[in-house]
Amino acid sequence: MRLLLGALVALCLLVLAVPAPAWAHATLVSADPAAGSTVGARPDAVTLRFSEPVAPPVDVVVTGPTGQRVSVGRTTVFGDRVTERLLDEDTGSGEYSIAYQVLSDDGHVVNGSTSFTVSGHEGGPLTAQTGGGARPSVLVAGLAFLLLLMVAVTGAARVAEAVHD
Ligand SMILES: [Cu+2]
Repeated sequence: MRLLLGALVALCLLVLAVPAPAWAHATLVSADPAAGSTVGARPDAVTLRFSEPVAPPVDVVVTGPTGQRVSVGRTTVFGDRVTERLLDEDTGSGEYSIAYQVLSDDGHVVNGSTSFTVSGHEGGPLTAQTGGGARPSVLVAGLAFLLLLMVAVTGAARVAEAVHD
């Protein structure tokens, strides 16, 4: 058993060690809004998170549904996070694309793109989901309280009855 465990650990270490050079430069880990997601309203900024810290020159261009540029060119780099401010005005609903180019720690330029959709309905699918998730728990808590109250009242009534008898 111990030998098998040792072999497994060795195998895991080997698997982890082999692709290590491929991780040497930054890759996009997540985006806000998330890739392929639908949001109710367009945010004021988009954030990209990379697998390692990135450095300028950083270029992030956000394009709106009609192909118009909605990023204002004010990019903030903070470690592995890159934030790009968007125009204040309403730029409509539809698909938005985020094209990026960053400089990795290892000197490699990494570029790519991700996209998200703005539904235009404030409190769209995302908000509706969280709202719907919160309500049943409140309901359950209410029901539990009611049940406890009923048990207490019944119990008190029984005690009162017993005393009466
Ligand atoms: Cu690299």
